[in-house]
Amino acid sequence: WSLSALAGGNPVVDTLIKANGNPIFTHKFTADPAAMVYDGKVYLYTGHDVAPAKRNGYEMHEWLCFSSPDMVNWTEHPSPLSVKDFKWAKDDAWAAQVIPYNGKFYWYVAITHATVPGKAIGVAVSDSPTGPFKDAIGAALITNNMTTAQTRISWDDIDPTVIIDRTGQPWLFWGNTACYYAKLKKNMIELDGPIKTVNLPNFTEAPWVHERNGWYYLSYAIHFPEKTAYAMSRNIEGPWEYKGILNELAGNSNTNHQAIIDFKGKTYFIYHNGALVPDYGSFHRSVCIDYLYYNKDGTMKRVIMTSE
Ligand code: FUB
Repeated sequence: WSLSALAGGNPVVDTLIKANGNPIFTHKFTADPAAMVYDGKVYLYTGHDVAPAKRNGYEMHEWLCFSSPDMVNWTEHPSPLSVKDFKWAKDDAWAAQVIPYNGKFYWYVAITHATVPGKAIGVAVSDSPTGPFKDAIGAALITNNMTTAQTRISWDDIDPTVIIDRTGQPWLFWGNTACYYAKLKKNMIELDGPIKTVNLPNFTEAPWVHERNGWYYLSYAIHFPEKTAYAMSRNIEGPWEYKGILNELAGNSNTNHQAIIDFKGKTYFIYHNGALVPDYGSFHRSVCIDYLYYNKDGTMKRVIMTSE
């Protein structure tokens, strides 16, 4: 391999890839995984690290889309969304998540705003999980000046994750340093109430909320370099009870960003590490998948990371 080849372009048609252990993709760098189960398949949406070798920072301009019927055989779909699709944005295709709702697919993204200082959250929409997606609002849903009261940094409005709770109500969670959340209107593109914060110990970023057997789970990155920890609650608005570490440092990457899904009777922990090119791990990341297991009381066992 060469670093420049790995930072390379996208297919123009659907392309088949067979995963052979972790990282699951070795033809390009993939980061910030968000997975969605839909119609018998897993759809995996990732960021795309394309920084030059010596860049000490992210370079990310688009998001990628893969699908699989079995977690081994993957189809890479032509990139369905890039920063250029958001006219109000400047650059930086940071972490994102796609969620199906009322027959449409909503893609929540973190991106640098062109005129409001700092990061912002936008939404794209499509009739298909593989796109094409288009900007659903024509402006940002969340900007840095909306969270000013708690703002300590210009990138605290990142890492959106959306869950439809068991009553059918959509919620947006996001944040860096502070974990924010807000109710979404059923149109998925407006807030339906105030922005609140969840108090979680050592919260850094990368919230992911999922539900199982009457429990809500809020997993997130702690400290820096990052491990993944989690909290549980019976209600989507808390109180959240901290339950400890879920995944250790993911190896040669300062960040550790997870998605958790159930698919065909198994639970998967999807994350990234810097294993593909050891010298440049933090800004050249790769998605990995390992099994996740629950204890009888609903708590999650610590993930055992593998290269298989
Ligand atoms: O990929 C850019 C940023 O790095 C993400 O938004 C964070 O979660 C971290 O993974």
